[in-house]
Amino acid sequence: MEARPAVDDAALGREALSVLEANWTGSATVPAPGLYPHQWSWDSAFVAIGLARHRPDRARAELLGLLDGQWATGMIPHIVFHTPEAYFPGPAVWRSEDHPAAPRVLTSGLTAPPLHGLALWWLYRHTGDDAFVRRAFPALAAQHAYLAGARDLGGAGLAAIVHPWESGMDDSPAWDGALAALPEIRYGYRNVDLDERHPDSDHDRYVWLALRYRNAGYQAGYLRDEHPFAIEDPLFNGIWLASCQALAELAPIAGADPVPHVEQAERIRSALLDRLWDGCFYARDLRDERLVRICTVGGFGPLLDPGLPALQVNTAVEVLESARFMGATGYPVPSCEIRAVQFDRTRYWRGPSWVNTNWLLRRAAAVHGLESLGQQLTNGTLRLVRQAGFRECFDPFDGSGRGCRDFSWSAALTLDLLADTTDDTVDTVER
Ligand code: 2M8
Repeated sequence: MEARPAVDDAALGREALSVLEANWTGSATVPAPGLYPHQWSWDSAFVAIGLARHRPDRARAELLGLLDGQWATGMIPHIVFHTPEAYFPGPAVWRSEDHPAAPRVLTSGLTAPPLHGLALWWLYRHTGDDAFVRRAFPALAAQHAYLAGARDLGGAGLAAIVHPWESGMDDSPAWDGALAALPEIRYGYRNVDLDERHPDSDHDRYVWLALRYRNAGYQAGYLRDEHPFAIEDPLFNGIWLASCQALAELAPIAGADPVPHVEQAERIRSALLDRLWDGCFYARDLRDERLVRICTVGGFGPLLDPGLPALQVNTAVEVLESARFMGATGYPVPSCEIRAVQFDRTRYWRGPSWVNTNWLLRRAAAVHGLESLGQQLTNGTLRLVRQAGFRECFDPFDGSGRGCRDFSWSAALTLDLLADTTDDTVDTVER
């Protein structure tokens, strides 16, 4: 099924719900039928956010399905394999069942942007469901403890990603340099769908990196001392900071102390400013201690923080609105700045616009009271899905759809945009 241009908001909302219905497996919502037949971590957080006002029961089930895959270390994996559907790299690559900390359900061994605290807060904000907060809170606090304990590879308070897949922005040009420094790998693996998205050489390196980590027993010590890919990413950490603030607000409901979550958010903020800011937020490659000087949509992640100083807010918003990003394209927000040589309007995470990053930036606009920016992001995103359907991503210049059809987070976040509340600017996560 593919959504057709919807004539009115009610029809668009019905189509979004029917995509999410079709993509629900009974234990989770798959990102898209066919290409992504399992549960992906941050996709599920976006689905829960989108369903919070329409199907809170399903939003809760979505988060619980994901938490079934949480490891005893606190790590929430980027994929949970609830069914035996074919996918590469599947359980045979990750071999989670060999790890003593892994759950019974099969999972990947990597993590993903920790959006779940913000998703829980969103659900609470729209349902007032204290019992669910009490149920989910300890798992999310454990996730944050894992990031602080096992992933602060730079020792300054930020979590490092150890694989491009952990960023959610898999093929972003920000990872090109770190990937190019890896040995040339040739597995000869080919998959027609994947070949359209990544060159073989990149995909082989992704698999090689995953196998190295798996063969080291998914050990934190190996990541710190030996793993060749370790990057502090502003989007991952901006999302983590927002989830820390969310947990700080939810802590009293869960009978927990908010202070550690407030302090964690403050540590992340000061490390973001000290280590990743230089006129915009860049990723930092920990293997050569250099900033990766390409500005991507991920660089706006720290705007999710209501406590970000005015200098960084104003400068980042200026860049976002300029001809480097949404000022020059017809549709918000290209995933890479368009003046960069690596920008490619057709290639997955190297130029196209995505509904999820638009939604995050709209949220950022709301926390800073930037109404007109928020409105532009909402209108531009709704124009994309009205015209092209719930596609995975979109050409930022002409709005044509790219990647899969019936993509869950595009449908779910459309529901949220349609249900847009006018009180967003006042109803923010407190610092
Ligand atoms: C994409 O990532 C997967 C690997 O995890 C892939 O490239 O096959 C990314 O867009 C990621 O952000 C997303 O979570 C996933 C499922 O939608 O697809």
